[in-house]
Formats: sequence, structure tokens, C-alpha cells
Amino acid sequence: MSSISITNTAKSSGIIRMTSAQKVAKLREILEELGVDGFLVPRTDEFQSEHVAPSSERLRWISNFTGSAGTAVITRDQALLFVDGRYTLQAKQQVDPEVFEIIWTGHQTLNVWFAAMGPDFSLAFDPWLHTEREMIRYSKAGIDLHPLAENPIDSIWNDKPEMPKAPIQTHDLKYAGQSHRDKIKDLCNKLHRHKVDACILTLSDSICWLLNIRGHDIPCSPVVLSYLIVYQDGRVDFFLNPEKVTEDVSRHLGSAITSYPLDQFETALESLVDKTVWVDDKTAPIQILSILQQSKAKLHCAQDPCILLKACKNSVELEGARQAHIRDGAALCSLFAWLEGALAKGTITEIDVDKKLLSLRQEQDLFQEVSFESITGAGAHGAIIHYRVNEKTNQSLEKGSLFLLDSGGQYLDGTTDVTRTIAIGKPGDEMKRHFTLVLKGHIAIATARFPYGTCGEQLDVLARMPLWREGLDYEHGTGHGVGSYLNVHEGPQRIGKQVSNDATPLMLGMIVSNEPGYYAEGAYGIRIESLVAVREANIAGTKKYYEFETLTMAPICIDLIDQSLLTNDEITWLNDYHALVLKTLSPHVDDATHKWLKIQTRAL
Ligand SMILES: [Mn+2]
Repeated sequence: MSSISITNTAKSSGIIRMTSAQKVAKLREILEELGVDGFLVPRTDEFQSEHVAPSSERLRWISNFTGSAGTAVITRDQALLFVDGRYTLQAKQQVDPEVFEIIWTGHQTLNVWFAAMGPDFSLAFDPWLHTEREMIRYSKAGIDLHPLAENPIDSIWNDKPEMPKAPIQTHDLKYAGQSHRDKIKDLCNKLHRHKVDACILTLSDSICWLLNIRGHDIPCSPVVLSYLIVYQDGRVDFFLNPEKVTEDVSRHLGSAITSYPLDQFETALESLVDKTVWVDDKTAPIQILSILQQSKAKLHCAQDPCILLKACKNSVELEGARQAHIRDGAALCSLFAWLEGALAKGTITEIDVDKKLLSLRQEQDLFQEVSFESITGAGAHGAIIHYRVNEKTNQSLEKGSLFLLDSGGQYLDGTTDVTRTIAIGKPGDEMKRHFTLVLKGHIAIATARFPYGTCGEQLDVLARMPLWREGLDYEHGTGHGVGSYLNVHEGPQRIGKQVSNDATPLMLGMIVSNEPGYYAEGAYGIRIESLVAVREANIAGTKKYYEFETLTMAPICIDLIDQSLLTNDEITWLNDYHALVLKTLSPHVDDATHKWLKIQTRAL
């Protein structure tokens, strides 16, 4: 899981800071000049990033809302902020209620609201910040949509930070497992087979995967904000801030890849006259499709061809993931061993844990940064699924409570994401019952075997059934894909309740999280999360069967288990897993941690 807030790095000297009310008033003046009724402010950037650079924090700038998902609509006389269930509470705390009305999307969706405005309502939007898929949905509400050449917020944002320009780092072949030349060659062959002249890539993680590069444009996600055009003949045009391309990077990219400033991208699109162009209409900005259509290019709309290739890790990436998880597990166990000792001596807060964990990860080889801001949920905070501690909310870990710790690291050889829930002092019977039900779901996924072609959506029920039987559930997905030293959330595979027509089957080498949970509001939260990789199951027969290999190496809190609720098979799985964790981590931890580890991995 991940929830990230980015600190505004704008210089404050000599700039008059406007209130949210003043910003909205200025925006309304522009709406009036443009002769439109409203403007749409999404959270994302022109690369459809989940987490955005400070220069793209337009929603935060106008509303003060820092959540990772949400959309504002500002009209001549109303300002609305639409957020999902994770963020209603946070939005209430952050926005000025005199200016913005908060609308929970579970109660009213944007489309329902648009439909109520009627066909005369004209809505302006920035066509670089929305996909075609999204705009088709809004057009179904029957309103009048107006793409703007310039984002009006940018013209009133007086202290807008610069776009990031951190240098690119090359991603070594010993971590990537396949050269970017081979990847590009495979892609060009694919374009040839589909009779496509060129392919437009707009997702930063796809571009980084294809070119074997990483960046530092956004905290926690080592991507390079850029666009790419790959031509069938092997030429590649790369659009980004050229300052990011050092001499080393230029040598790595080679002569077939030419870098251009980002502002030349439109001209390059316009030059694709009469060409057949592969573009992902689900993820590309609608502006790209409009330009291509105006250039009379023939559109081949299909999923970004890098998404699936990137999701299926090769053997080098999988081995890297295993190694990264050993180092990450060693850091996490050192944290828990330290915590036990520290709690015996005095008070420890959520921030203390966060800082200590970061310092322990920083001691590990190949560690770069965290893969998301840690969720350190003490007591009732554990029930807030996207809880992020700050000085105001910081709470100490109290006896008789649970502590939920969800965190991860970016290592050169892999990305980690792990949640463990531990008992502080003696846990109550209800806590143990809920924890054991979550564990049963976790084990059901960890031990699942399924035929080729099975989607994560079909496995989701395995994780929930022990809870469902007791009338309990959790309001988040069971699993998300994870990158290889890339985004901690990536598709296309997932394990979740929502059934969609274009679900992707689980394929060999995919990494996905296994993270069922249970949340008792106002009391405690439980989540057990490990990353797993899809591998072949050794079953005799003609059909291919798959199973999961658990990559995460960290004990599951034995003190929270009600053994009477587990089957013999479940106990065997847990004992085997703990024996493996002990054996694997022992050479990598100090004596004190080893002592703790031996106790925590004892057989049931
Ligand atoms: Mn996760």
C-alpha cells in the first residue's frame, strides 16, 4: 500500500501566498473570460502518474488536499472536491469548508453530478491531464466539453515549482536481465507484425523499463518523466528535459535513440501524417489522440506493449527480487528486534519506528529510497488504510494494542512492499481471532494452484472467504503488481473483487502482493502482506498449472495466532515458511536480531 504526500518545494521569498479562496476567485475570473461554466482539476499529471512532482500538484495548490486520488470541479459559483472513501476524512481536515464542498464518490460520482447540470453546462479541461477513456465517460453525462490550449491554473500559480530535472541513472544489465537494444528490437518486431509504423509511449515506468534507465523525478518512484516514440525501423525519439541526459546516459542509450526537449513532442506527433500509430487510449493523454487524428494518422489503439512485458519479470529480475527481499527482511527483523528492546525500556512512537526503519534499510546494500511512505499504524491508526503519520497525529505504541507496519524499499535489484501486524503486550481474544482469519486468507493465496489463464480476480475470494464466513471483509484489493526497481503499484495483473472485461491472467514471472486485512474502526487494523511471484507448479498432466513463490522474508506474529482456527495444512505452511525465513535471514542479521528471529519463527 502506499500513500504519499510531497512537500512543496517552492521558494517563498517575495511571493504573496494566496488562500484557497483567492485562488478559486482568480480561476473564476478566467472561466468568465473563457465563457465556460466550470474547470476540471485532476490529481494526476501529463504522464498519468499515480504520484506526481511538486510542479504538477495543481489539485493540492488550489484546494490544500494532499491525497493521492481526487478530482475538483470549480464552477462560477461552486467548488467541489470528489474523493473516494479512503480520503473523505483527510479532505475534511485539509480543505477550507467555506470554499470547497467535499463529495464522497461512493455517494455521488462526477458523472451523476455532471448529468444533473444538463446539456448547457460547459466544462473546460486540460487535455494533457485526461485520457480519452475518461473524457468519453464524462461526455456520456451529456455536458459540453472544452479542451483548453493552456491550463488556467498554471497562469495564476505564481510560485509554481520547476519541473524536476534530476539526472537519469542507467539501469545495469545485471539487474535488468535484458539489454534495452534487445527490448527495442522485440518491440519493433511486434510493430512490424501488427503493420504499425510507430508506437507512442507515455507511461514513465514503461519508458524506463524499455530503455533500462531510472530517474529521480518523483519521490519513491524511480521514473523519468518523458514521452517516447519508437519507429518500426528501430529509431527512437525520446522527449524530456535534456539536462537529465548526462554523457554516460547518452553513451548507454546509443545512436538509435535521440533526445529532444519535451516541447518538441507535439511537432513530432504532427509529423506522423498518414502513418499507422500504436497508442494506448486508456493511458495516453487525450491531446495526443487529438493531434494524431488531426495529422490524419491511422490509430492502432491497444494496451501499451511494454506493460505486459514489464510485468513478467525475467530470471535475472526474479533473482534480484529474491535478493532484495532478503536484505529488506533483515532490515525489518532488525527493526522488530530493536522495537522489543526499546519498548521494554520506554515509550516509542510511530515516528520513532519510521526513522529507525529507514536507518536500518539505509544500511542495506543497493538500497536507494523507500518505495512509499511507511504506514505506521499504532492502535486505532492501524484501521486507517492509508494512514500517514505526522507530528500532530504521532502516537506511542501502547501495551494491549496492535501495531500495523506497511513499508517498502527501492533497491537496485528489486522493489519491496511488506506489511506485518504485531501485538504490543498481550493481545485480546478478538484481536487473535481476526488476525487468524486474515492469516488463513493470506495462506490460501500463498498456497493457491491454478491453471494457465486464471486471473487474480478469480483468486480474490480465497483471501476473503475465512472473513466472509464470519460476516467480515476489507475495503481494499488483495493484491497489486509490483515493479522491478520501479513503481510499487503496477499493472496489468491484480487480485481484487472488481471484475472487468479486460482482466489479465496471471503469467509466469509476475510479482503481485498478497495482502488481506481486517479493520476494526477506532480500535485496530490488521494486514499481512507479502509479495509473491508466479511460477510453474509441478503437477503431472497436460495443462500448465501455476502457483506462487513467496518472496517476502519476515516472520508472521505467532503471538497473534489462535491455533484452534488453523488446519493442519495451514500450520504446516506457517512452520515451513518460518523455517525458511530463519534459515535465509540468519547469515544477514546481528546476534540480537538472530535471537529474536529464532523465537519468532519457532514451530507451532
Ligand atoms: Mn502493497
